Amino acid sequence: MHTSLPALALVFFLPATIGCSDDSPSSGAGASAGVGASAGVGGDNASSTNSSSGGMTSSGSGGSGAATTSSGAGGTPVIPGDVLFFDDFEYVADRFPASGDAFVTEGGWNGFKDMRTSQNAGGYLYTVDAFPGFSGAFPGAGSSRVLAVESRVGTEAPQPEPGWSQTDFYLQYGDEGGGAIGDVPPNLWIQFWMYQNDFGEQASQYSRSDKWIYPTRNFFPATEGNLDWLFLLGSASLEPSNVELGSGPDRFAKLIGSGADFTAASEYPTNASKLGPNLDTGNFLARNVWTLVKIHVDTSSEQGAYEVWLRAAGGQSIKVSEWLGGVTPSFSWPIPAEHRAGHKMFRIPTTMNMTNNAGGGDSWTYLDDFALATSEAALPQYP
Ligand SMILES: [Ca+2]
Repeated sequence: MHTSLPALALVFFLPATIGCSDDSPSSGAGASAGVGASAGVGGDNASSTNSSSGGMTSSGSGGSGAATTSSGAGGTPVIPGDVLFFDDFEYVADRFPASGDAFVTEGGWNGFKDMRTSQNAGGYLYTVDAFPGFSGAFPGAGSSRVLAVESRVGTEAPQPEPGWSQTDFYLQYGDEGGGAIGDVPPNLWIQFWMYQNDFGEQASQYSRSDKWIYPTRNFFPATEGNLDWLFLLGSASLEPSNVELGSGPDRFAKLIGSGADFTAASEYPTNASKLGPNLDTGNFLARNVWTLVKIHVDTSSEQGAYEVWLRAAGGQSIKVSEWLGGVTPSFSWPIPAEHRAGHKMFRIPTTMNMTNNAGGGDSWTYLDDFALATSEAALPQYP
C-alpha cells in the first residue's frame, strides 16, 4: 500500500523546528518537552551503567530461561562490559505514587516526568512484571520486569489547540545543568526491545508521527542548530515509500536528519530530511510482538549516517533503513564541523500526538533492555 502524504500534514512540518513533530498542527515547539520539572536530582550519573543489572558480562543469572524461551534459541544474552548505558528495568516503579524515583536511583536515568510530577504530562512511566495480552517470557536478559510507556494523549493530555493533543512525558538521559556535549556521543548505537500492545483495553492507537528519542545540545525544546536528528515512530513511513499504515498499533521507525538531503524525495525539498525505511517497508514494528530495535546514528564526520535493524523475537535481524550520506543514491547529509560532537542529553518519548490529520490516541508500549553504545560490538547480544 503506497499512498502519498496528505498535503496538510506536510504544511505542518517546519524545518526551522525539527524538534516539532511533522504532524503537529502548529509551529509550536511551545507545547513540547522542556517546561516540566525534571525530577532527577542526585542519583547515578546517567552515563554509568545500571547498577541493578546484576553483572555486566552476562545475564546468565536468569535461570528461568526467559531470554532463551522468547528468542527461540539456546544460550543466554551477552551484555558487553563496555556498553555505555544499560537499563533492564529490573526494579519497581509503580504507576501510582512514590516509586518513580527508581528510574533515577536504580535505572541510572537523570530524571523523568510523568503524571506523578506534572499534571500536563499526559502519560505514565512505570515498570511491570506482566501486562494484558502477553503471557510469555520477556525478551531481555534475565528479565522479570519491563518498562511501560502509557500514553494518555487520547484522554488525559493537554490540548495546545482544538483538535490537537500532545503528551509531555519522558525519561531523560544526560544532565541539563552539569552535562556536556558528547555525553550523548555523535556516533551512537541505540538498542531496545519493544512491544506495542493491542489487546482489550490496551488497544493502542499511534499517530502518524510521534517523537521517540529527542536529543539536544543545550535545553528543551531544542530548535534547529541544537539537534542533529530526531528519531520518530509512527504509522507513516516517510521517504522514500510514504506508506501509511493508518492510525493503530503498528509503526515504522524513521529519522528527521537536520540538513539531510534526499534529492529524490517525493516532495523536494519539503521531504528531503524525512528518512524512513528505504530497504524494507514490509517489516515494521508490528503489534503484539517483542521486536529488537537497533539504531545507528552517526553525525561525527563530514557525512551523517542512519541505519535501523528490526528483529522480531524468535526471528532474524532485518535491516530496514540505510541512509549513508554520500553513499546512498541521491542522498547526502553534510554535518557542519561544529555539530560533530553529539548532544548533551535526550528524552524518550516526550511528545506523542493526536490530531485530526495524524490520528493517534492512548497507547501502551513496553520496553526491555534499553542500551546505548559507541560501537555495535558493545551492544547487548541475544541468542
Ligand atoms: Ca527487564
